[in-house]
Amino acid sequence: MVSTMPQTKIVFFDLPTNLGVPTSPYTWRVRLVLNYKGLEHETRWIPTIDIETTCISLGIAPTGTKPSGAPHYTLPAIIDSTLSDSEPVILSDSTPIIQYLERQYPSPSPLFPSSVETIRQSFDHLLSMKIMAFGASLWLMELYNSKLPQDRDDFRGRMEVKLGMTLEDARIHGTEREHAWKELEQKFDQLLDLCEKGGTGTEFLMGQAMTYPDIAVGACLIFLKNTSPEEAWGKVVTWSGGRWLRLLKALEPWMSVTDC
Ligand SMILES: N[C@@H](CCC(=O)N[C@@H](CS)C(=O)NCC(=O)O)C(=O)O
Repeated sequence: MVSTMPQTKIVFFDLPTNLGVPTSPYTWRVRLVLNYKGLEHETRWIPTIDIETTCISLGIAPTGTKPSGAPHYTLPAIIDSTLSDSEPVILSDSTPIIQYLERQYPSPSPLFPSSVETIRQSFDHLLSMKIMAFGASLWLMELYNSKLPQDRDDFRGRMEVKLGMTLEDARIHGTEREHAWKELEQKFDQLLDLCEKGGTGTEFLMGQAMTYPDIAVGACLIFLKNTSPEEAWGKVVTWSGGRWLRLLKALEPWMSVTDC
């Protein structure tokens, strides 16, 4: 890791998986940023079924509301106690966390230059709704299998209520499945068109250095690679002329996992 690493005291909360590697596309965003900025941190691994009690006990805010109306607690979260003369900064939700880290520790280069801000809304919509939400039906079983045994019933229960059917029944097969993968490939191409309007000539999507789109797409690529190494990742590496594989390789220096 870089020698100019600031002496930070950051606790980063992530979810353990059954695969021995973290997979959450939201926690990976934060990890990539912490590592890119060279910020020293300790990772605390919280099984999904313990997120709520952990967050409540530490004063970490919920990020949404459950269908029942109760608060919904999610990871990532961070507690930054670097400044000893002030209260620790306690944050949840990947975007506010990344924005805080960018404000507090701006080097080595801007994550949100104006070119990124211009496309950010369209980019977020395409990535979260058209790619990750749309693709969920393709990798739901793989996601279930990646969960810790103690987290599986909870995941299955919540997903099946949401889907109105079992995970097994929600899985699409045959030509329907192949069409869905094709559609996803086109959405990834759209993502590339959006980011590389001017062409960058580097492995990063929008310029000479890593910016927010690289982090957000990179975290999804890591999720797909770890969760569905054969089917999903086997396809993604062939898309856009190998563009996504090259992006992930460019992010490798910031993919190390502490305390795993
Ligand atoms: N908007 C949140 C979403 C985070 C999120 O959904 N995290 C999932 C893991 S990928 C989670 O903690 N789920 C726990 C639960 O739903 O109980 C963010 O960007 O951080």
